[in-house]
Amino acid sequence: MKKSILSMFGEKGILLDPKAIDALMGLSDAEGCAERIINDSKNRPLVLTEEDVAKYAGANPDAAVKPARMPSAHTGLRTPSTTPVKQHAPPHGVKVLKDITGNSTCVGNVIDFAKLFNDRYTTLRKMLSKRRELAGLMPIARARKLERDLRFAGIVNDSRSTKNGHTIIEMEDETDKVQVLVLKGSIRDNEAFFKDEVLGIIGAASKDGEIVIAKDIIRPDVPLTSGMVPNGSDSVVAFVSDIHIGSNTFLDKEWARFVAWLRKDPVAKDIRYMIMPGDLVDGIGIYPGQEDELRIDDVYAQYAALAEIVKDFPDWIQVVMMPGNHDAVRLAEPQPALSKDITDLFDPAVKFVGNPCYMEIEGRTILAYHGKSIDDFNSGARHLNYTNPQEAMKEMLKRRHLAPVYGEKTPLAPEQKDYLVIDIVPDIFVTGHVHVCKLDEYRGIKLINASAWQSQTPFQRMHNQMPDPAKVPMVHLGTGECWVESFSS
Ligand code: D5M
Ligand code: FE
Ligand code: ZN
Repeated sequence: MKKSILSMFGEKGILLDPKAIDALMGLSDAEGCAERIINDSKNRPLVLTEEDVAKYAGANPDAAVKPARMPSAHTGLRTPSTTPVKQHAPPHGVKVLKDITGNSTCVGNVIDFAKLFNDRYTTLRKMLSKRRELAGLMPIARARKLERDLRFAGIVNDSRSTKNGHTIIEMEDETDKVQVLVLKGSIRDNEAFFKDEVLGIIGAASKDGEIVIAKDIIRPDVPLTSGMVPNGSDSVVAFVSDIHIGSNTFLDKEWARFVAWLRKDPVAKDIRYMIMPGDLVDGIGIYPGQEDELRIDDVYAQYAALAEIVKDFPDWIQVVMMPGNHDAVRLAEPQPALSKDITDLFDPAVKFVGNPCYMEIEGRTILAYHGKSIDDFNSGARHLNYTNPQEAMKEMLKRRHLAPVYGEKTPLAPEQKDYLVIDIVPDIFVTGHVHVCKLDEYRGIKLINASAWQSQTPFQRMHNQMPDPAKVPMVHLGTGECWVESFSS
């Protein structure tokens, strides 16, 4: 009976709190009550709670409310109401190491990108200058006068292929500009040069100093580390991305299954932190024709629905929410945390951070970034695609930059400091945006793409993108073990 009642709700796209399901199943007239709720399309709330069920149960004078059922098979059930004493010490908390929230310097309508690119160049040049191969790095104006073994760092203005299959990169620093010729087959395969990335060049100049022939190209990259050395923490962090509440492709049944699991499964009692890397809601007016794909067409109501379903989480989980390109905050990156009129809708325990954000949790550094720039990485390099976003994430780490390309799909804000430079090497690097679930590792850093809670949209079908939704990647903060829990049908 439970299954058929749940599928009645599912068909109508009605969200149910797990406690509401329990309350409903405890009624002698569960089916009748469900029907009353479903038929009351005008008054019923966005997400059905236990209290709502009681209200609708009361509407039928014959329905007697049985005492709440105690789960017998799950004696270890840990809900706020049944287990006030927790097994663990209180969480150490989430410390934001860096994000743009409250630090934005973009004022009025003065749009000046010079400071942003200067800061990017200076920071990345400093990293490059520490590379052994680039010892003796010189400004371009001086370097190009040398004939051989010249070394410089510059920002890429443009790159193009010649008809013979060579590549010409136009580079610049504060002193000069130069053309760098990369001969076909001379550098590693899978090499893509992105506009506005910072490179170190080792090469030899032509006689007139007009062209530098590259011998090697050096990127800042992250140092090789031994990964997450066990630190004694017994906490697990779960990553839940791209919920897209409000979309008619939101996976409510899978979500309900996830929440029920959170409240019952012994593994879930170790989840002390849940990070949500953006696209919390579907938003409105994000793309043409979106109104036809919305179940909730008011953005505040979308956040209210999210606030409601997050209340169902066990209270030992610290939730951290970050915006993405569907959320109600400026689109240009770095994005600040959601504004107070929205955060006020949520339980005060929910923590709101910007995109990107560096956090420290129980001795581990986590870099969370929604991942919009994966669109630019994928269109700029032949070996990158929507099935394997972890490869684009590696390219970000090599470049020590989350979104190097300016003027394509990722809008950037003219901040005076470049918050998209990866100047802190994380233990865990998480993105969302592409709606697949991937775990990988690069130079000791755990890489995660954190799935989604939306089935394939018409846009994704058109672009042949196959999502892998309703998965929750997890990392044990003590041991570094990574795994995925699946709630897909
Ligand atoms: O992004 C959902 C999916 O759509 C994700 O795989 C990225 C892809 N996407 C989004 N924008 C673009 C553009 N401009 N080109 C190609 N692919 C794109 P979401 O942010 O949830 O809408
Ligand atoms: Fe998304
Ligand atoms: Zn997105």
